[in-house]
Amino acid sequence: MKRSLSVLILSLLCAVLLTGCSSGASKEKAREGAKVTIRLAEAHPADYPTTDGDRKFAELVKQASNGRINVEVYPGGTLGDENSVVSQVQSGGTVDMTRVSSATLTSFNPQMGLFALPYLFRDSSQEWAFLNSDKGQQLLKDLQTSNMMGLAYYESGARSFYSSKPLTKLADLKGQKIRVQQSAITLEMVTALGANPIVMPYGDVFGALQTGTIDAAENNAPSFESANHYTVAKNYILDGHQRVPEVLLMNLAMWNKFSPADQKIIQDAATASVATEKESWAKYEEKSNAKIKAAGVTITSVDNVAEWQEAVKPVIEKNGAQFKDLIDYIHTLK
Ligand code: BDP
Repeated sequence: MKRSLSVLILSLLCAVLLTGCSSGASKEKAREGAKVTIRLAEAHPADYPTTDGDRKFAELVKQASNGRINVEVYPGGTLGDENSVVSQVQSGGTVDMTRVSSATLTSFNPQMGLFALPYLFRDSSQEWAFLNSDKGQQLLKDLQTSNMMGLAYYESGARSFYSSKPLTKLADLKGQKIRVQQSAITLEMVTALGANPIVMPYGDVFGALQTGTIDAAENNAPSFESANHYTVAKNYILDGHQRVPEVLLMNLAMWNKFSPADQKIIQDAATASVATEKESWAKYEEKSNAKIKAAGVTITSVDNVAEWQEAVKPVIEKNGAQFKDLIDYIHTLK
């Protein structure tokens, strides 16, 4: 009796241990094989170049993971404005990923303020030489200190001012109320140009231009056009003061839960989606420019950009010190 009892206890113990072990193993397996849904927030409309990039990313992740990792793209700002979605991505809320302007990231990670420095890049090729360099990629990696995994940069062209008031020269900016992104450097830049900066979410700009709460704003042609700002602000001056790249981001805790193999799938998909976004950008920018022109917007090109650069010099002197190495490096790039 005693013996059979101990045999029973022993076999029970074995069974518990075994199930314990095997359930541990199958849990591990399940995690590898489990379906994961990633919610990705996008502020722009469904046909915008960044959304094309997001969707390409989702498609490539799905393919490479045999449908196991499903990225759901929510365009049109339906999950909230950029500030609130970045907060959620950072804190591990209901948004796991987003594509945002690096300007929005400045309040979460001051290093991203580099891109707000006016006239930092000569053109797109110098910008991309930097973004693709180790130093540019390091800035993405450094977002990890803010609990976010930076996966890729997307193209966002150059930003220029547009107004409902006449705007064909620098002096016209004097006293104009200009909406800006939440970025201390941009606020200083607009002040240095003689205007009054007002921070407000992108989604509120159209209404604010209509009601006259603001006179002006600044953006690239695709945003100026797709958000219909061009129907209210009929003066666009192409000073190209900033080239602010877009960033594709994931919550760091979520990233860390993926196996190295899945991390590779996600990173490779993000990297490969850049080409799609850039291609779509080139076409969309052309289409936007044509639409703006056809709508009768007064478009002024800037021949004397040196005058604008001179006006913002104090802003660069004050804020450039923290980015000195990066700025020196950028100047070495073609
Ligand atoms: C656009 C960016 C978008 C920003 C917007 C803005 O693509 O992410 O929200 O500018 O000005 O160019 O806030």
